[in-house]
Amino acid sequence: MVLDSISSPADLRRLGYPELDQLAAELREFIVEAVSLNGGHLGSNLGAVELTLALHRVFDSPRDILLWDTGHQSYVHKIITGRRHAFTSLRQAGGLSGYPSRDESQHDWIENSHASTILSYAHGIATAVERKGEPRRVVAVIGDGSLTGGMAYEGLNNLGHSGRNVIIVLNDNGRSYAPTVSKLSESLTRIRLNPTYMRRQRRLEQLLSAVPMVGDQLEKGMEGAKAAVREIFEPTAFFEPLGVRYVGPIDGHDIEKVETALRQATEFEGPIVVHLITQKGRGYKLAEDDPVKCLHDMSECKPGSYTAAFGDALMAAAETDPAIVAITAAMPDSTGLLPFGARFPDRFLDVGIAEQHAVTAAAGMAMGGLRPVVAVYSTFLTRAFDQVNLDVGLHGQPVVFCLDRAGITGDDGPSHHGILDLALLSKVPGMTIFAPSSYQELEVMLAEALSITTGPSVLRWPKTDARQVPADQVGSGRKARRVVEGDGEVAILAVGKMVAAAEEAADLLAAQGTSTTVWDVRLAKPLDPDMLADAARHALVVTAEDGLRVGGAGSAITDAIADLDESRQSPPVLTLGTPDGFIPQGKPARIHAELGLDGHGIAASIRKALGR
Ligand SMILES: Cc1ncc(C[n+]2csc(CCOP(=O)(O)OP(=O)(O)O)c2C)c(N)n1
Repeated sequence: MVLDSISSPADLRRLGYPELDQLAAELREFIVEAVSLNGGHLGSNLGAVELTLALHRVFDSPRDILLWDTGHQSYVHKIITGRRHAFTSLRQAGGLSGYPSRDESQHDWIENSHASTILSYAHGIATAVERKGEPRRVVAVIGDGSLTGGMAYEGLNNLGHSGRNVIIVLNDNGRSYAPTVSKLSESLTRIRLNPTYMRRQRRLEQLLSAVPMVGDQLEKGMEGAKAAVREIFEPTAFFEPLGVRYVGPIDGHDIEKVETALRQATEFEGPIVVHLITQKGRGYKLAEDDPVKCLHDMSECKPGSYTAAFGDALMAAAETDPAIVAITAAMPDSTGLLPFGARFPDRFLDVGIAEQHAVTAAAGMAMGGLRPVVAVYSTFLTRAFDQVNLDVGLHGQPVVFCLDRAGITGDDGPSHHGILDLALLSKVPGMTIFAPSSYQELEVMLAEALSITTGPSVLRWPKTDARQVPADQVGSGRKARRVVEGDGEVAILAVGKMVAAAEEAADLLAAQGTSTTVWDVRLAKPLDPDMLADAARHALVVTAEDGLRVGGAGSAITDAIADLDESRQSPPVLTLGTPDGFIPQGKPARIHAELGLDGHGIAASIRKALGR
């Protein structure tokens, strides 16, 4: 195995091209095996094998700085920078991160996973490198999908404006999760599919390189000529007006060609895009063939999950209300919207990796009389908080936000946990926040949210199977639901997924003689006054949520109970939630147990508070 001889990037530079091709094949097998064991981003990594090898041969990491947008495609980078043997622990508690990680290696610079940031990091790092006069190159790899995020444009604009020396490797496979949503991507595709353009470009380059350059004037003239000819032949007169040069397109699976292009790019001053055409899922038949399932983090929508409950409920609602439109930011599959898109293609919008745009566009649609439903992961809505607060909230627009993967999500680590939504969104004036605790609850809550005519609403649910409950265990309207009635000793007010844990805690406490009332809060905002009044009759109130403890639903409940009746002593409130800190990767059940947010943990906290 060639792979056995690789323990650092320097080992790559000893190999000839036939050995590199062999290595690429071995790396693909290795990745398929690792991902089938622990999950992960299969297709993106299979598509980035050759470009990663080329990068590590041309540049000398960590002196040269290699940056990966989103970071989900960095497995080969990890393998050849000495982490191959840790792949059995990929995405596991205490194991290798699924993204670059500064703790793991000096070859990693960014703890990423949220898309479209890398050109801004590159601008910042290149500014520092140039200011300090360090002899290091800054190279940023970004996918065509991630280039649809507005921040990527901000990065490009600033790179062009400042003229920083950054090599931007555009890893263009025409796909985000689903096909990339962008006119730019369409024109890139036109180049990719146009052999005449490729031939003409090569001829032009040969011609121009044969002309001797004399003096500044001629050089400027040549630049002008080149630019003019590019304008004619290149459908992508996009980068250059921003001050960013463009070379390509180049077959991103031809290591030699990629290396040549990268070496040439180092000769230029200023930012330059090297456009590589790659194939997602390359070399793995299943991933090449199945455009959705195998390409990403096995992000399918499982039957019986909350995601499926949402997809079903939205379809049903849309059948009777033609104003409903569904919006996704590049994740139609994993937010459960594929069936909706197939049934109502005209009422389904994929805006690209553009959460901020999704939110403000939804405000616009609501202003125009539509009923927009924005389906997004909790962690990704966070970056559009300002748009939620001002563009939707301040304007009182009835946009429904449906947040999947709320709470502790697990394998993707600190940046993917959806633990900020309750704390942040509850601060938006006029916001209504639902947290379903079962499949059936999600259905009634979506209908309720869609009946709101002023102000935004949120439904947030975890990445798990949804509990199935009979009709008499489903709440209604904007009221909380008492699940278990105790005798006044302890009341647990639980949010969403924590209802099941609270019920378990109540059973454990009952077995030891402590009577516990359990409420399904259902709405984290506004809080049900009847629930608050009932809770206040107990000697101890406990709140439980799978989100940030400080500033979350528990904080709001504590304040509301204190405000109930100032003349009366209100009971102590114990708030349980996630701590102030970045929570590492691991299985959600294990993390919940470690944080005391499972049935046993909640019971233990209550026993402690009661001094038992
Ligand atoms: C802000 C944000 N929204 C959504 C995602 C989910 N996501 C992860 S990878 C990806 C697709 C990225 O496409 P591209 O940049 O083209 O890379 P590829 O996987 O095709 O190599 C998406 C949508 C994310 N990581 N960050």
